[in-house]
Amino acid sequence: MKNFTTETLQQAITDKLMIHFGKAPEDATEAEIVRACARVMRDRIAIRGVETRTKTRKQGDKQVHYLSLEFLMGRSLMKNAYNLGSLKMLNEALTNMGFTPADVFEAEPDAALGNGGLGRLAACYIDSMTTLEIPATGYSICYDLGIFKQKIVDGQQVELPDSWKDVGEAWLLPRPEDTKWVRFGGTVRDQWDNGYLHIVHEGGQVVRAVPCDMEIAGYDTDHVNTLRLWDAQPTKQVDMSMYSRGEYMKATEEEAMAEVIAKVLYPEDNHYEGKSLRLKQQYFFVSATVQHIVQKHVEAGRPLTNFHEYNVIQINDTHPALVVPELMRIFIDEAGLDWEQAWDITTQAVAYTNHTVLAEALERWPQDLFQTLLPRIWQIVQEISNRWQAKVDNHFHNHSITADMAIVWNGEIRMANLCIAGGMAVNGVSGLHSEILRKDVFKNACNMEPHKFKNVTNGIDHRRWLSEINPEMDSLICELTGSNRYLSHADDMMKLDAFADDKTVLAKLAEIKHANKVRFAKHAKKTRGVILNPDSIFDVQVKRLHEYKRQLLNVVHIISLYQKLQDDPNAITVPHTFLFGAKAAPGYQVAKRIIHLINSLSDEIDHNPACKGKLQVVFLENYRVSLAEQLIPASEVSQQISTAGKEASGTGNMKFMMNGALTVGTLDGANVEMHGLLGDENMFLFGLHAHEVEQLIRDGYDPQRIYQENATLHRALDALRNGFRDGVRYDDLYQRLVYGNHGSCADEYLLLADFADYAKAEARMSATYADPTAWNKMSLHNIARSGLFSADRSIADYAETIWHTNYRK
Ligand code: B1N
Repeated sequence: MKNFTTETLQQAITDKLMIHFGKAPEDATEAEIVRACARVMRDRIAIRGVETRTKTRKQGDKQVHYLSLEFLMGRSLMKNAYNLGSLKMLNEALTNMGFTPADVFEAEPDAALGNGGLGRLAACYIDSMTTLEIPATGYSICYDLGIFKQKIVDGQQVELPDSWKDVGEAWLLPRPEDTKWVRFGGTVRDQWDNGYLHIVHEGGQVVRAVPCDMEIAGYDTDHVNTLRLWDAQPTKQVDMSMYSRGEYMKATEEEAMAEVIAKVLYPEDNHYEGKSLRLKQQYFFVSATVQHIVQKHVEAGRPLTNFHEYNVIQINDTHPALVVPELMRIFIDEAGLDWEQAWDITTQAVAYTNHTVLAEALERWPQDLFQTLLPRIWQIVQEISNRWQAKVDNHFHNHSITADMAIVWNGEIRMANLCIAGGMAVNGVSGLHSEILRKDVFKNACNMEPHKFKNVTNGIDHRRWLSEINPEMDSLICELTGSNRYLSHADDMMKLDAFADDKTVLAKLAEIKHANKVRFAKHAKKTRGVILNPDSIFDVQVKRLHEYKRQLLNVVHIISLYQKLQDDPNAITVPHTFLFGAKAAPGYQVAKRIIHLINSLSDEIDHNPACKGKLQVVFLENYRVSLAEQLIPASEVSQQISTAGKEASGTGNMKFMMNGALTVGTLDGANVEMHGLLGDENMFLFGLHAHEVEQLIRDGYDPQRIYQENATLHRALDALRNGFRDGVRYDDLYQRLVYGNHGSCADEYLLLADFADYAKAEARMSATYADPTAWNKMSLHNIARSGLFSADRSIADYAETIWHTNYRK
């Protein structure tokens, strides 16, 4: 199909505006223009979608089904225009129509159907699967409300609902013809029919799952994939008969209950809450998805026995783990296969990615809740559990291993063990993380079935996270590598290494960074009224607020710098701006206190004349994908300082590296692989290694001793305890670090143990910054070697080692 020209695009947008909103361009609001543009792009992508599906069907290609409770898509307008090769035309068309393109792009709300890294990873992967021309579909829930909007009021987080659909709906294509029905509760009984035993599951509540599709265009390809978002609606037939019987209240209740399933994304990141509604969400989207996949396979005229040769189901953490029993249910109850056949197919079709080793994030559903809500699935899970236990017993003859690997145990269903038993592959998301899974978290399972355990290091969509958001850098890379080939072959960026001693290139790099800083400072002033100094170091920590990510370590260090500056006004020679952005789960009180603390410290420093032009702390409200896109190109220092062994991979670390920021970090997650590429000389490494963390905890960790022995740390913690000029005290956080409180042990994440080394790394970083040539050279090496972290490479790894599908090379 021909690309848009500026004229045809402008005409198409004008037509849409008139047909949908009855408006001429000069009367349209920015939101209306966004919706019209989205519809134009959507139509164009939809046509290609039809062509892609016809081709896939004809060729009989294996399909990938990527299931995730989260897809953190962000904005789509610029992305789609970019991928369709129409970004230039769109800019011109909008300008011709009297709009400022940047303002139009800014008016699109983020589709924020995710919490953080796990959800954003799914979004990057669907882009790469499409660009690599893999026939793939993403599946999730069409939440009415995405992750909450964060407001800071009196220094504290307040959550507001995020109704993204008013505008965002323009991207969605409702597909009522593909509706599925999902049953909750009710009773299960056996029934004999003509000598055959049938399972009858009846009663309870049936919810309608209606797909809303978001079509995904890839880069430099006509291939289109689909992100299928299931919306929950009440079952109409039941409602009508209830109304006619006069059961108004009951009917209305059921209606409300059905709709609540797709109402809101759970805002916990790296944390499991055993809520009944969450389990409903999981089964709702899993059941609808599995019914759909199996139906398509059967409609293609294929027997179920080769299901796994044509389909692979990748599950994003254990949240969609119910695919295992749901496949079994459909194969056995609906298609009449026997247990062995059904198990054989299921265990060859499903693959599980683990994203965390934090105990509080591992899903374990209470048996009574599970049994009431999903009676048939519960029977199947019990059978899976019994057979698995027999297999484990037979292999190890060891009671404690049986207990460790059990699926149903002590009244709970352990979802990770279910995924290991029911799948063909289990992968971690970075080298270190996968090693921890093999050697520690899943060591028994790995002993029994070592072939299942793999690693696929995470990656990011480098077209969005570099080319699109940092256009000057994109031009420089194209110029230096001789073409734009790097857009589809990210390892081409390696060629930049050759320019490490080229003064002009280094100067250009610095110039681009500075321009991005100035642009971000303008944006921050316009949207938030904060004044930033573009001639200071932009030292950034943006990610979800979690104790293991150690924002508090960064804060304690800043307090110590502040104190140093009070002792000696010349202590800071390079002006330093510390930027934070983070949402805290609404029920995570400690995380909320840390946000408050950052704001108190920011206010304190703002009011101290000695800090003027030298030290500033800024908390950026409502950190989200679209803010990251503005901030990352302007960042110089990337804080990746989690306790070693806790951050499975991290993906923010990759985005910063790709945009030339230098990392201050621990040897954790994908930082380890970054270090392998960069060496000690191109990043600022500090802190205990994962095995030393383990060792220290085993030997008995004593933060009080460190507090007593390190005078700088002692003084900073005392200041934190007493608070700052706003009068808020942080004794609770102080206690948590030094003595332990609320039943937690003291300093669970070893901030005090790593403090001294962290301060040294920060000092090395500041000293290096004072030498622009050295700094720019490091920055260049970071960009050059970041190609490994393209999601295209991750997806190629999945295709080769787990999915066994073809992809565009
Ligand atoms: O997944 C990312 C990793 O880069 C991060 O290191 C990891 O922390 C993140 C329960 C999670 N792991 N687990 C979650 C999210 C929501 C939820 O309800 C757990 N998120 C991660 C991508 O691999």
